[in-house]
Amino acid sequence: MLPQTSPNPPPCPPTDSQLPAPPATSSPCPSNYVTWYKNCYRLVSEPKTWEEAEAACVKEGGHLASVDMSYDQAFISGAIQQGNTDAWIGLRRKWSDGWPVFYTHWGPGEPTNHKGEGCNCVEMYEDGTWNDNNCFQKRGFASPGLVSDLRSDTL
Ligand SMILES: [Ca+2]
Repeated sequence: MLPQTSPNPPPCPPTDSQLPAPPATSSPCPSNYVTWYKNCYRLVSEPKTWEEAEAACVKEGGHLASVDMSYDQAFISGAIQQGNTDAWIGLRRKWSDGWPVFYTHWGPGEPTNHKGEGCNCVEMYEDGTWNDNNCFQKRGFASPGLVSDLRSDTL
């Protein structure tokens, strides 16, 4: 009698569960921050260039906000809409915090990669869509963990 072998199902493709989890913050968020997936966020209204905004975040031990999934997108876009401002996010070809780019929310026709838009840093419009723009434009920015230069319209 021949051994009966059943064909194995094909291996499952990699799933999101195999992606590294974001680093957890062990301390609770400072006051006036909002906790979102173990990160603390504020929307900073003071206009800065992308580099200045990133530097301000690094000074406080973080990076410009990265949008790693639709939950982040919904949360950050909601806050930007409340703040009535366009805001830099941490994308400049790659996320400044090192995350791989596997989620995007470009507006229609974006990214345009216009030569006039310089090094193509990414801002989020009030409607939540993304636009690559000149890095030397000054925008508010969505920042995890920034303490200074804040106004009341925070996340
Ligand atoms: Ca653009």
